[in-house]
Amino acid sequence: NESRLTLDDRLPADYFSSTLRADVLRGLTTTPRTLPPKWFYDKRGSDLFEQITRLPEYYPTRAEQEILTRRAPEIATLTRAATLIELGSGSSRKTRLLLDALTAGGTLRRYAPLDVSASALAEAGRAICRDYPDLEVAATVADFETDLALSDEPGPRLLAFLGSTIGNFDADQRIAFYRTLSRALSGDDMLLLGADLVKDRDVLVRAYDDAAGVTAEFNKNVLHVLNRELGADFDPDAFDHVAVWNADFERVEMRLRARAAQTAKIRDLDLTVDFAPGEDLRTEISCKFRRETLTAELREGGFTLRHWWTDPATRFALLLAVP
Ligand code: AVJ
Repeated sequence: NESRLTLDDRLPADYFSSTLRADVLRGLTTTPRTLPPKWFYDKRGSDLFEQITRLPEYYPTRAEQEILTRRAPEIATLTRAATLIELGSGSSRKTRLLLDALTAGGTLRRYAPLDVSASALAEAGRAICRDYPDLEVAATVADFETDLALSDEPGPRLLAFLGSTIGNFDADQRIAFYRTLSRALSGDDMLLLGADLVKDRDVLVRAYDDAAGVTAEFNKNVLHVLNRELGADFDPDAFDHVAVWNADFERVEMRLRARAAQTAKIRDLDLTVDFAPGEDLRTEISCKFRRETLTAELREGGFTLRHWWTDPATRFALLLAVP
């Protein structure tokens, strides 16, 4: 029954051209050079990310899944959610553990995934609609950094932000984001957040520099996106994939390091960028968390931590917080 599935496209018509242009112009004309990680995820980038989640070195997806498998029934009892909102839902694979528990608990009426990828949303929405015959699926194509769109969902609402995507934000951005979320939620709503934890640096670096080279391909894919979308002429093979642990900020940084001096032209921006030999373009930060500081940040952003669960190896945390 397709009428249970709606897909609301709230992205401005020029979202990709204007946001990508502004991001690339800002990121490539400042030092150090940076690009926001959201531009990894075209069709190929999303496929590569799916492969990353299955790599032996990339533990976060499996660790979070372990926690969800064990805790989903408790989460259903604690939240009694009528709506599950999921930010950056992608393929919605882990979400099924929550949907199963919340439908078994009898409270869930609606699943509201939100993502910038219309194709991923449509595909995931159809599959979930098919497998959960009593559920309304209200998918929204939007950028959660600028447009949250949680207005008229029935409560209590559970807002899930999984996969440690929060790690892509620096501390200031995280607190601002929590503040936006806590203002958008009501008293009986809850936040379910997945956060990767600080651990041995070699384990962390290997998770972002796998032996099979999938993460290197994923990293370089952003240059293919720029070539295609902005008429740029980056040579992805002229850059090395680098993952470094930044101990001061407790984060893994992915970078593309110019193997030799080179010039890239970004035709649609009328921009020429010179890279010195060995110069880095930072493409992602992936912050790792500790319970104390994460709790303090949430509090600053208007949330009180209610539950903190980890996998048996304490690699990853899943937490429930209330506004
Ligand atoms: C999807 C942002 C959580 O930071 O671990 C995986 C993305 N980058 N390998 C992460 C990613 C390189 C991932 N997040």
